[in-house]
Parts: sequence; structure tokens; C-alpha cells
Amino acid sequence: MGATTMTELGMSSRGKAPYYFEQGLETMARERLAALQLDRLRSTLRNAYEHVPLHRTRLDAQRMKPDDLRTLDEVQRLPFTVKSDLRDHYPFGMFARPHRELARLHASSGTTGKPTVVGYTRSDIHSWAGLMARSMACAGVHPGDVVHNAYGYGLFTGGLGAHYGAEALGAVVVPVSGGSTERQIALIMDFGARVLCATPSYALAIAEVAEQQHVDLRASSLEIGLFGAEPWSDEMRREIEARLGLKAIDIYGLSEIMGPGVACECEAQSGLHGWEDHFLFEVIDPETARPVPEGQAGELVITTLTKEALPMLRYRTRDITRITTAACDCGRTHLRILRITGRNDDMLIIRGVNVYPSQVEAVLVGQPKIAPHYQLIVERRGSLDHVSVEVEAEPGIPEDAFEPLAHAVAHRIKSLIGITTDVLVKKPGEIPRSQGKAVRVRDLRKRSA
Ligand code: DLL
Repeated sequence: MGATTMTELGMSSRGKAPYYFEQGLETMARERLAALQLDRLRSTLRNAYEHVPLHRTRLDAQRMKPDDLRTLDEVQRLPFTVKSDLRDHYPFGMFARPHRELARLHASSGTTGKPTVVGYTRSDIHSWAGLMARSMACAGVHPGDVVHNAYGYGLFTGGLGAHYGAEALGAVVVPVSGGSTERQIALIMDFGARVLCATPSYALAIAEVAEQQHVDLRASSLEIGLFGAEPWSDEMRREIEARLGLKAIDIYGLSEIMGPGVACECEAQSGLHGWEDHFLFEVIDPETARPVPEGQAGELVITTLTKEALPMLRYRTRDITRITTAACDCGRTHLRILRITGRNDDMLIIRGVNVYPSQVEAVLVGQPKIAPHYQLIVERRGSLDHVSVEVEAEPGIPEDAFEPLAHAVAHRIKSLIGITTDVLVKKPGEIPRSQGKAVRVRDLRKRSA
């Protein structure tokens, strides 16, 4: 099939009405959804209790048997699972299925020690592909669309997750993976991609290289970006939308729970629908571990409801967000998690003020003369933590303007976030660009510890 034909195919299949991959499930009345969740929660508990020694020991300690659970609220009686549980039982100690029943393994490297390994049965892969297809349709992707997939292929769940999802939807996937940015741009243009899948930071890097090559991606066939795998701000969304000429949709997921497609924004761009027929979402106060009222910020906790190989009970994601069950314009009834502000582990406490890197990003992006690339360097000075912010001047700004620019940015950060920072303006291209998840914080305190 030639490039032109593919583009035409994508064009002709697009309609105005929202396109659902699984309309019945996505628009199910919330009471029915809750009944389905309770039923699936019980079977997940049975799976975990019968096949994973760690879960059985913990449930026994709580004097809980899988069939004791009567209501969904009773999920709060279940013990939490944390990332170190996976590390402590490396590599397969938390799997509920033997190898002969597995179809795939993925792993995330993590910053210290052993990776966390996750496994899937054939049925898990099928559900994941379905949820990614559902997420893509929710974002506005249609069968026949050309999907340029720049998420990394390999142990990271992004590449294969988006790949299987696009195929399940009936889209035409271009499996590029990350890197070779010039080539990516040529392929987007030549194959007529309508959809770009990438981390937001890599999407920005693609925009930048295209501009340097005088290729106008705003005039290209791109219409939708499916961006996730790292925190990003609404300011960054607007920047990417303006520079790539597409609608930037936020997609969320984590390997311990499945991979990308746990939640995804719809075309309304007002929160990510969390797929409640497959996951049970809670938000807790990270300090007390108690649930917070709907709408209040806290740590997202997820229980899987259909996973066979790796059932997860109340997994503490460390991701900070809020949840709403309010009706959405798109007709989907599944709750929405609001943009993830950041990870609990990434929160900086600077002289008593709690700050997430994405808050600094929100101040930097859109600042005149400053390019939207940055890094925060955190170090210990005496008994206090100190943050330096490295930013980049836009091309063409003379170097003698860097110093006053740095002062202006520091002043803006102080007045909008309330923290004192040293700002260093660097030359264009000096801040490292990412091909996957951007490194936003260099924490020098950890190195000296
Ligand atoms: O990043 C899965 C993924 C791939 C999601 C592609 C979306 C797109 P992990 O490598 O296990 O999995 O990292 C999961 O990344 O706990 C969050 O801290 C962060 N994260 C993922 N999506 C978002 C998002 C993939 N949309 C960790 N906004 C999660 C903010 C995100 N943070």
C-alpha cells in the first residue's frame, strides 16, 4: 500500500462523532461499572492469594480471605504493594503464573540496583492492546490512520504498548522507536503520519530539529500527539501544540500495572479517563495512607482487576494527582485523573516549600527569549537544599543578555512559586535533549550521600 493511499484511508474513516473502540464498556452506567469492579476484584484477590506467596502472607496477617470482600470500599482493608516488593522478589517472585503461561516480559531500569520485571500472559497482552486501542480512539485516532511510534521499543513498555494498541485499533503503525530525529521527520512527512506517539520532551526535540531543517511540521499531516511517560505541564502542551500543529493528548501508564493505556485524555483534554473496568483507582494521603476526598490531591493507588500474570493489590504509584467522577463531554463514564503533577520522589522541599519540577517548567515555558529546555540541579549548601535552574537562551539572543535574562527568570520563579533559585542561562543546544524520558532533575545530594 502506497503512502498516499494510507493517508486517504485515514482521511475517509474520520467522522465528527466521537469514535469509541468499546462503546458499551466505555459508556457503562457507573453502578454497573462498580458491580463489575467488585466481581473482578474478588477474582483478582483469589488469583493473588492462591498464586503469590507475598500477597497470601499479607492477607493472612490481616485475617482476610478473598471471599470476605463484600463491598468495593473494603479494598481499603487490603495491604498496599510498593515498588520495593517487586525488587525484593526479583525477578519473578510476584508472578501468579508459571513461565509456560507467559507471553512476554518487560522491565524498567530504575536508578538504583535491580530492575523491576513485569510479565504478561497472552490474555494480558490482549487486554493491554485493547486498552491502548481504546485510549487511542479516545484521543481521536481512527482505523487507517498512520501512527508514527517514536516511543522506545525494547524492555520499556512504551514502544510495544503503543504498537500493539495501534494494530488492534486497525491503524497503520510505523515502528520507528526513539532517536535519529532527522530520519523521523522525513518518515513523518513521507508516510503521511496523522498521529505521533512520543514522550513530550522528545516531541519537542522533534519540533526543534524540524525547525532547524526548515521543515514545517505544522503544515504536515500530523493532527494528534499521544504524549506521556513523564510529567509535563499545560504550558508545555501549548508549546508543543503550537510548534507541531497538532492536538497534544496526555496518556498515562506504568509498567507495574500494565504499561501505557491505564488512562488517557479524550478530545476534551480535561483529565485522563482511567479504565475502571480493568483498574480500581484510589487517591490517598501519602503521609497517612488514608483516602482523600474526591478532587483532593494525593498519591494514586491502583489495583489491577483483570491481570493474570501479575495481579497488583493497591499499588502505590508515587504519582501525585486528583480524581473526578464528574460526567465528561465525550460520553465516557470512567473517572478522570487530572494531570499528574509529578512523582512523590521528585518533590523538592526547598526551605519548607514543596516544589515539583513541572511547576518550574510551567514558569519557564513561554518565557520570552528562553527555550523550553531545562534542568534543575539540587545540592546541599550547609544545612539547606539549594536549587539551580539551567535554562537555554533562544537562538539569536546575544550572550551579554544572558545575565539580565537569568535575573528576570529567577525573579519570576520566586514570585510565582516562592523559592529562591540561581538561574543559569546557557547557549542554544547546551541542555541535553531526550529521546525518551527527559532527566529534569540532577540531584547532587544523592551522590554525596
Ligand atoms: O512510562 C508507560 C508509558 C509509556 C506511559 C508511554 C505513557 C506513554 P514506566 O516506565 O513504568 O511506564 O514509568 C511509569 O512514568 O509512574 C509516572 O511517574 C510517569 N508517567 C507515565 N505517564 C505519565 C504522564 C511508562 N502522562 C511512570 N504524566 C509513572 C506524568 C507519567 N507522568
